[in-house]
Amino acid sequence: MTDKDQNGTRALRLGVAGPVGTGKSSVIATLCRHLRDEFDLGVITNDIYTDEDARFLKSEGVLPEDRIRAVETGACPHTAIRDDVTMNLMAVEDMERDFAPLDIVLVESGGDNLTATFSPALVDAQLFVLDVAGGGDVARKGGPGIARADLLIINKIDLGEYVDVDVAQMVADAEKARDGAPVLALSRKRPETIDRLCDWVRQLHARHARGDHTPVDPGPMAPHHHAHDDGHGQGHHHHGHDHAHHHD
Ligand SMILES: Nc1nc2c(ncn2[C@@H]2O[C@H](COP(=O)(O)OP(=O)(O)OP(=O)(O)O)[C@@H](O)[C@H]2O)c(=O)[nH]1
Ligand SMILES: [Mg+2]
Repeated sequence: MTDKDQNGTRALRLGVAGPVGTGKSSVIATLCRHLRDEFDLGVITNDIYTDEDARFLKSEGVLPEDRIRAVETGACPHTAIRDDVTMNLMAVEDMERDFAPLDIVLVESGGDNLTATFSPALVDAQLFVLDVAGGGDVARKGGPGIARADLLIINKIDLGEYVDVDVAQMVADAEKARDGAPVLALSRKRPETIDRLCDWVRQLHARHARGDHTPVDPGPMAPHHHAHDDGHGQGHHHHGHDHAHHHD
């Protein structure tokens, strides 16, 4: 697959990653609602065992149902968005072929901790979504997504006062962790923040269409632990980049 098809530039592929429950699907729903009249959109979701995210987006009616497709990864999220992107790449390419020419394909990562980022072989750019409910100090904890995603979103800022998080401080900490790369404070209840998000995507799409956008790899995750119940009472596995572990 080359970068250009007969119609010019292929769709912008935009990944959305971040910890479980920070609002990745909600961000995608918001983008679809606000940009669907301007752009031809498609969505690919990644869930480990289900198609829950795709179901949610379909139930919200944000796009025609056949423009929302689920990849069931069956393994920890990095595998499908970073280490072996084949399943996702096929889903994206099928979507682009079925609805050619698409302008933007949004790809939601499975929810993770702080470690998962997309491979630039799969997406042209990526959002990393944190929320205030996860704690004001999360932005200082760093990791490749926080430090080097194309845009860091601090979501659910409407909840800041209920969880005793100083949103301005959290944004300042995030900006520091990112060496000045963009940070966006977002709430679906604050229309001006949604406008900023949509403008950022418009500008990215314009750069992509002009050939002025170069995908940047945020870098690999650090070695990390999974705590999971494998049915044998064994809690922890340790693994690095090779994912030589088994979940069954
Ligand atoms: N108050 C508030 N709640 C929000 C906002 N955005 C999302 N939520 C809520 O946060 C919860 C999780 O949102 P999702 O969009 O499902 O999060 P997710 O990151 O896709 O979750 P997983 O795919 O399970 O990792 C839901 O109950 C949303 O309604 C927001 O801006 N403000
Ligand atoms: Mg989701």
